[in-house]
Amino acid sequence: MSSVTVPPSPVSPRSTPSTPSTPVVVQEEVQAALADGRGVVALESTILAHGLPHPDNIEIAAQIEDAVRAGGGVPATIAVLGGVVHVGLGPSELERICTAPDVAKLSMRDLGVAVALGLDGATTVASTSAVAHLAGIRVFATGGLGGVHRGASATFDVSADLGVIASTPVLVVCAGVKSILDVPGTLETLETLSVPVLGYRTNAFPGFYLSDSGHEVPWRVESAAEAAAVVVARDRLGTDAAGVVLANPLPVDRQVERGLHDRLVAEGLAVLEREGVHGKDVTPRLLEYFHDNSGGESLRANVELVLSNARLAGEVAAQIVAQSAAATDVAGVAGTVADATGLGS
Ligand code: PSU
Ligand code: MN
Repeated sequence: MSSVTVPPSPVSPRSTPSTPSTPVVVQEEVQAALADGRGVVALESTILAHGLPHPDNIEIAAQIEDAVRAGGGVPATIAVLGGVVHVGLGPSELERICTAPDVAKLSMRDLGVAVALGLDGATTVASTSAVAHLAGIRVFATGGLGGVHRGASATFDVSADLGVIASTPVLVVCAGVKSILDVPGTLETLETLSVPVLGYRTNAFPGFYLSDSGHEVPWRVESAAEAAAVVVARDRLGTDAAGVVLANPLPVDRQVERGLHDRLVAEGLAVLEREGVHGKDVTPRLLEYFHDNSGGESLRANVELVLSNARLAGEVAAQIVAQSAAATDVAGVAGTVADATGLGS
């Protein structure tokens, strides 16, 4: 798949000026979509490399991209291949991320290391958001966010996802966070970091496999258009550079049965303890345990929620583009009226 070097980003005052030697390439289709003002949706690769079992992950990766298109967006899966950051992957590149045995899990702090050492790596919510912003992409779809882990007051285990979302103006569509995390602690931290959390047609913050984590969202939106309007309004206000979390629950009749869910969480946490798993290996090990011990239920739910998020993200991305253009038109007309009446001078 042909690619071009990333252009200087129009929305990224934080990014270093791009030069032909910048180790970021944007797939041609993605580049054209951004230039033509079509909605682009970033997709992370850690769920492919470390969250979903092989070989199902190869087919699921393609389904996620198709879901973005069904929603009206253009998909851009982000990963590092041979030390080059790719925004948009072709089929063989997707397969490499899904198949290669030595794909590192790269959070934001790891990106520069992977580039310097020429490694293959999969990007998390944190690093995918950062690269998406660099490329001028406004919307990102994933499964679940990283968050505050249970016992974080002793272990300090709080995902870097939260801090990066707080400083990166990208809307992240997710199914909330897993109940292996400290859900109220995660919501409190998002509040402290000034990250708005929107429930999509729900008042309840979803719990990934569960439609309702038992905790409320501060705001509810009824449509992709309303979610996009929040992003456009935040642009116009310019009060901060935080992202937005759009929480999209599984329908109640598609969630994992609660008894199975509670058993898996209790057993999964015990496995971590017994095996002494910590740091970046925690989430992949838990997901592996769930997929090996749920008779296919955790994988079924995981795939359904990711596809639903990808489709919704496609709709929101298309809406942001349409509404931003409309807002510019209105501003232009208002300016003309003001000039004509002398009110503008
Ligand atoms: N939550 C999930 N599935 C995942 C992840 C989170 O339900 O695959 C991945 C995402 O890539 C997320 C990362 O950004 O785990 C968070 O890892 P950590 O807690 O190590 O920051
Ligand atoms: Mn962690």
